[in-house]
Amino acid sequence: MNQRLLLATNNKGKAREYETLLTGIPFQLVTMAEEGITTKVEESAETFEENARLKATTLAAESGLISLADDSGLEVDALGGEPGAKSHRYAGEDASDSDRITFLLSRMKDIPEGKRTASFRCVIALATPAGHVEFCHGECRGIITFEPRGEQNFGYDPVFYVPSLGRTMAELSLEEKNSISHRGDAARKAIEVLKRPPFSNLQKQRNDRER
Ligand code: ITT
Repeated sequence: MNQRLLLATNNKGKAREYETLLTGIPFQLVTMAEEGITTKVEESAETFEENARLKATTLAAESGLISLADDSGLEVDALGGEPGAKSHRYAGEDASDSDRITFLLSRMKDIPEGKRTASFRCVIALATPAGHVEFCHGECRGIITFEPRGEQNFGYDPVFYVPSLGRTMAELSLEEKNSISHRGDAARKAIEVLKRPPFSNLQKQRNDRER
C-alpha cells in the first residue's frame, strides 16, 4: 500500500488538474475532504513561495502526511505584475471567478492590444511532517483578451489566450491545459522531487514496516 500524499488545496479546479498530473506517482493522492481536514490557512505572505510554504507545512504538520500545496496566480506585465500573489483576493474576499475577471478587464480597459502580455505562475511546496520543504516553479506566457471566451477549467482561464494554440485556457481540455500550463510545468518537476530523499525515504519506511 502506498504512503498517502495530501493535496493541500480547497480549490476544486486545482485539485482536478493535480489528480491527472500526478497519476503514476508512488503515493496515494488524498484530498483534504477525504482526510476530514477543513483548515483554511491564512495566506498572509506577499510571495507565492511563502504562501505555498505556509499552506504545505501547516497541513503536513496537522495531517502527519507529506503535503503538496500550490500558490499560483496571474502576473500582468502592464500592471507591474498585478494581481500576483493576490490573484484570489483581487476583487475582494467573497468574489467569484467572474467578478475577478470583470475587475481585471476593467483595470486593463486602456491597455492596447500588443501590450496585454501576462504570465500564469505556479509555485508548488512539498513538505514532510517534520518540516522539510522543497519548491518547484512553473510559468506559462500568454495574452489577456478583451472579453472572456470558453467555459472549461477555472479562474482567469477565459481571458488568458495561449498564442501557440490559438485559444484561451478555458477553450482547452484539461489534458491540453495540463500539457502547457504553469501547473503542469511545476507538477512535472514535483514528480522528480518526490522520487528523491527525504520524500522517497518516507515511502520506503512505510514499505519496510509493512513487509
Ligand atoms: P488554495 O489556496 O486552497 O489552493 P486558492 O484558490 O485560494 O486555493 P491561490 O491562493 O493559489 O489558491 O489563488 C490562486 C488564484 O489565482 C486562483 O483562485 C485563481 O483565481 C488564479 N489561478 C491560479 N491558477 C490558475 C489557473 O490555472 N487558471 C486560472 N486562474 C488561476
